[in-house]
Amino acid sequence: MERIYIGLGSNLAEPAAQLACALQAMAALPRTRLAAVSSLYSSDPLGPPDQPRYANAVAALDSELMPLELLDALQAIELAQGRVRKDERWGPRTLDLDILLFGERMLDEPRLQVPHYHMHARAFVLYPLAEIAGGGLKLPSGQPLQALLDACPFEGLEVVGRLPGMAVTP
Ligand code: PH2
Ligand code: MG
Ligand code: MG
Repeated sequence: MERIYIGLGSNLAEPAAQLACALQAMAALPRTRLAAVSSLYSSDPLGPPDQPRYANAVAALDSELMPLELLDALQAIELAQGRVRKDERWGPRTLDLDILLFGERMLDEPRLQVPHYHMHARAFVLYPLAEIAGGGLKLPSGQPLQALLDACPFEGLEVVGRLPGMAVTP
């Protein structure tokens, strides 16, 4: 059983409902428990500016799935919720589920890099992650989450509420 943190994002087709639906789907994965969910955030889009604001959140899973099994399952959820892969980098999407941290693992495989390659400087990942993991969490590099937060202003980010029906207990 490993503790995994997932970043959720959406900026199309009722973003908050997309995240709520994805949480239900993750909670239903085999050999997996949805352990915690952050507040719901609204954030300025990173990337092309001519796209809607994002809904973002972070969830903690306790799972016995192997990393690529979990990746397959998350991509299936993205597809089920209408994700269309386009060439545009960082363009709008109905649902994005990113594996941020997977236990203590450092993975560098063609399909999966963990820790997630851009999490270190993204407020919409770091603040919700800290909410459920605490600033004392250490990345596999040994770097404390708090150090990343100190270097990343809470900018363009807004707490807009909670996702429905979800426990917050870490
Ligand atoms: N995801 C992206 C690109 N830009 N911007 C925000 N605010 N939130 C996201 O989740 C996000 C983004 C690609 O994954
Ligand atoms: Mg992403
Ligand atoms: Mg992604």
